Amino acid sequence: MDDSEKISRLSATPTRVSEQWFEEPHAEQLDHVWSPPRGFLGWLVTTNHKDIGRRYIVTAFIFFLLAGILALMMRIQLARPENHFLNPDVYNQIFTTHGTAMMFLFAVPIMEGFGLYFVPLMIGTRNVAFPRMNAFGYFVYLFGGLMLFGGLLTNTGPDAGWFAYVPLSGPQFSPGHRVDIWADMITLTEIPALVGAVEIITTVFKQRAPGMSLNRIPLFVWAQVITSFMVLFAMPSIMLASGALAMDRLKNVNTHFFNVAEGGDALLWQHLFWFFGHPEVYIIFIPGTGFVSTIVETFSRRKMFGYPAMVLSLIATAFIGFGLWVHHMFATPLPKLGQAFFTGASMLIAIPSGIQIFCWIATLATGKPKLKIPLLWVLGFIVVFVLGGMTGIVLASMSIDIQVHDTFFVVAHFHYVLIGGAVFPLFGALHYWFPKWTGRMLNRALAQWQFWLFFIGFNLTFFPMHILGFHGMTRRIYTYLPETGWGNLNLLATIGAATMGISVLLFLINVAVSRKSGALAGENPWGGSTLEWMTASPPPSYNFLHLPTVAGRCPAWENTPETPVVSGLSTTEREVLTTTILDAVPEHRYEISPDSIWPLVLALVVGLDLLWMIFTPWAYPIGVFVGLVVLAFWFWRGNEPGWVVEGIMSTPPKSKTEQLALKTEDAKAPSHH
Ligand code: HEM
Ligand SMILES: [Cu+2]
Repeated sequence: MDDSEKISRLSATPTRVSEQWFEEPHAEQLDHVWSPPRGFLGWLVTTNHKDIGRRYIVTAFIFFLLAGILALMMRIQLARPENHFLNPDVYNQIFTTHGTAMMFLFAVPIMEGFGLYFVPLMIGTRNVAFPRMNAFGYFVYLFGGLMLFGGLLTNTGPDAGWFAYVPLSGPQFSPGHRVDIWADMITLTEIPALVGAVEIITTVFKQRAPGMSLNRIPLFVWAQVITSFMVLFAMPSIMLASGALAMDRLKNVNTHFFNVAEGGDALLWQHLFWFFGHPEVYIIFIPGTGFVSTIVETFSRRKMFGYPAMVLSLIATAFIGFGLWVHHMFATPLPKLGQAFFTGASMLIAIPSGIQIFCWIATLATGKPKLKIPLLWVLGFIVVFVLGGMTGIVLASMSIDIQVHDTFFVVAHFHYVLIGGAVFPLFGALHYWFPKWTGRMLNRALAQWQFWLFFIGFNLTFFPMHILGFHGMTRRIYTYLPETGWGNLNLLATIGAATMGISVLLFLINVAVSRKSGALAGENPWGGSTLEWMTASPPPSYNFLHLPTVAGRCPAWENTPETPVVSGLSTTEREVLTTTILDAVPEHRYEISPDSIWPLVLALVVGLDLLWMIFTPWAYPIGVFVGLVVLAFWFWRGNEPGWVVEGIMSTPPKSKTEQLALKTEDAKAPSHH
């Protein structure tokens, strides 16, 4: 396709609804409509959920590698007493950047990336509800990540810890711009988190395949929806906190939100931070459960045991997760009765997690499990996460917590939970869906080496930290004296970290080799049960030739050649089908916006403006004005040539039967396994 063709295609006048009523979809035609322009331009303007989702996953993985390199540097420094590999100032910047990057740039975005890629496929639609906003979110996120690492490289890396407690992070004790970088990066990463949450909630509630009532939504999708609701409540809290901190720090503004001398409140920071920070753990872990459920179901070859209990446990986790934040503040002067309440609530949350673990084990025990690589990671997850959960219960007890507060016991605990709850399921997911993305399988032998090196390396690194914590080694110290006797366990931890490094390297090699020359995968190599396996690998731009309907929870196992498919959607415009919230009954056709350059432009405005705001409050009104101008272009309707063409909603239906025809026809038989 040459450029003039590209433009004429994109500027074509929309065809009237009635003209393409029963037009049979053709792969080439659909691809023409749903693909972004080719080449670099396409990269800038694409709004396809698979492009955006893949981008999030790759970018977040790169940040994982960078933050992992920082972790290795810390481990080298701590390997021996009185080591001089890093000086204390650099060590502070490195542990803060490591923690911040792992939480804000890796764990949350990579989970959302999976959601943005797979949710539309799993619910049987062609794109997310607001594709341009989706593209915008990614670019803002990228800007935030570059800002954090740019800061570190220019000796302006944040150094007040990943939770940036005041007064340390305030203007008095953290002059310079290090903490400003942190505060603004928070906003730049939480905007995309909110964007992704809105995308996922709207898409799932309005665009499910006909027949996919709430009780047939795949557990992966439930996990993504529930996480998205948590994001909606948690992220504003940290954005508020970091915004207030930035204003406290900004010359000529000098608010006193956290300045005790002027009537501010230092503990307010901790409340706002942890009201976000505790749910954050579940925002990372719940999508992980979505991976686990998918993998367990596929390799047990049976439907998930206790589906309603699983969904309700996830919802309960989300609710209770907002009632625990004070357990991060046991060392502050809060009333004892109040603290006891949070001890109780913290222990309570083990119940829904326990229910899920029992459901997974029951599914495995009553199915015919095949120990493929993704399942291996799930088993690793169960072992590691249960250990982390147990030290969590230990820490929820206030009297013990006060003893080990700010020691390496805590560092051990949260790495067991975070790496166990997120990284293990994530590697399982990467192995599981690699064939869907690339059409090829990963090498099994390499993958096995990778798993065992990671599992052993992980426990070598973090198990000794429990003991070090009990022996009094506090976190965030750049070195220690030989007389402490901590040297050997620290050396062991460093050897473990290096082993994990080798394991990740093997994964990178496996990906690099297999994506070109791995065994061909076909549509559904593992025999998965969900809709993404009912289309080609990699999926075409339009996802499905005929949008599917479902009659149960496992369509790839249940659908037959007689199962109806959706027809009557436009084959010349980007149209999707909207359905009702509860029962997914077809409602009307919805035309979504075409690709556009404006999301990228707006993201640049937002990013640069937040950077500028470190220096002057004037950046705020000016940024709002420029942003509004850009938004005017974004929403401009009209048939300008080029990639900016109108996106409108089709006129509301006169009656359902008139607007939409759902007819049974000989769809291409989905393959069965
Ligand atoms: C992959 C191997 C990893 C290693 C070897 C590692 C190592 C470490 C070490 C040694 C510290 C403590 C530094 C200190 O207190 O002096 C630390 C802190 C931290 N890590 Fe990791 N880490 C790893 C992965 C992760 C992951 C995957 C996450 C999150 C998803 C994470 C989140 C954090 C956080 C939040 C902190 C606290 C930073 C702070 O005190 O401000 N880490 N890590
Ligand atoms: Cu917590």
